[in-house]
Amino acid sequence: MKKTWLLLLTAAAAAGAVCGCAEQAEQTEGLLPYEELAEVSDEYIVVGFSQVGSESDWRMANTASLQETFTEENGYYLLYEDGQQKQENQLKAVRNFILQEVDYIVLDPIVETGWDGVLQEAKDAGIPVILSDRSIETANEDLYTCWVGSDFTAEGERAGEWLSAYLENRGRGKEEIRIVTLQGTLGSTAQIGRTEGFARVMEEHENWKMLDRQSGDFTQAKGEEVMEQFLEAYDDIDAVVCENDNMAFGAVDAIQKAGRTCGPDGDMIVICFDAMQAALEAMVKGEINAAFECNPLLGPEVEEIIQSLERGEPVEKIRYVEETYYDTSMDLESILKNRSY
Ligand code: GYE
Repeated sequence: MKKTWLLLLTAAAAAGAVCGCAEQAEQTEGLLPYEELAEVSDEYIVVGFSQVGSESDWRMANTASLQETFTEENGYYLLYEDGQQKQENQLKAVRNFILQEVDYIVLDPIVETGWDGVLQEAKDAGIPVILSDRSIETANEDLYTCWVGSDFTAEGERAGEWLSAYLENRGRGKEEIRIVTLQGTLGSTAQIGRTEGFARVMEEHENWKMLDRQSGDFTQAKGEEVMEQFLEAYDDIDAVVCENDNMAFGAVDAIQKAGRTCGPDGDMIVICFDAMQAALEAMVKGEINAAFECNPLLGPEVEEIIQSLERGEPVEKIRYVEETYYDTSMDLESILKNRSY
């Protein structure tokens, strides 16, 4: 826990020497003052958390979960950096954490590629990196300690299987089913897994046709825009797959503005991933048919990993969280009463 914070000053000075003053200012911006760091490093486990952004309800709940877990009362000092949906911001945040000699880096990587360099720097500095929520693609798995998150491919398959059973129950099992997908941020683990899982189930259904797939970047505003384009381009859409809740809210808005209907009593089936409270409420209103859960409460999971590492115990390389799904055939009002996200 105790580190030589003096190195921070030396490293910052070295950064200035190689990249010039403007860049030095940028590099060291956001760093804690030396005195404060020296104090917290003695007393707390210092955790640097580089978050993707604040693009969705899921993301807000996920940030809150880590912030509520890594508190000073619990023995942690949390350095939180919002990447604002830009990988370059996250790379800078991780480099700052390395300069600050944090004890652990928690990284939620926006996309899977492009991390090897910075993770090698963390490894060289002896700082364990825990990937939370999204993962990375690398030839060298030793660059990170472990990953905790969702099995996104299983989520995608669950959605496909749900759609198959739903259509079958309504006597539409053999009908041509025209589908559009609002994808998440392209290249992110959540997008890749959900797209792939759903595609696996599609392969078993020759009568399902994917008309189009486009990214709405996991936001409500872009979800609405993409759905508007789909509605203009295709007359007969049977099902809309939204790779998160917020894009589904945008899609529902677009559908209603176009004078069309969706949900269990409408002409378009809408399904989404995350299943946050607002999605369950939209199901109660009859706007969305089903939501496939993605658990945002990763703070306690990451803490368990850190505690194992503190005790010198080995940790599993991949740790998946438990998840389920909800649809309008369930008693959603009661489920909502006991739901924490
Ligand atoms: O589904 C979406 C968020 O990576 C699981 O990111 C996460 C996804 C989540 O923006 O709402």
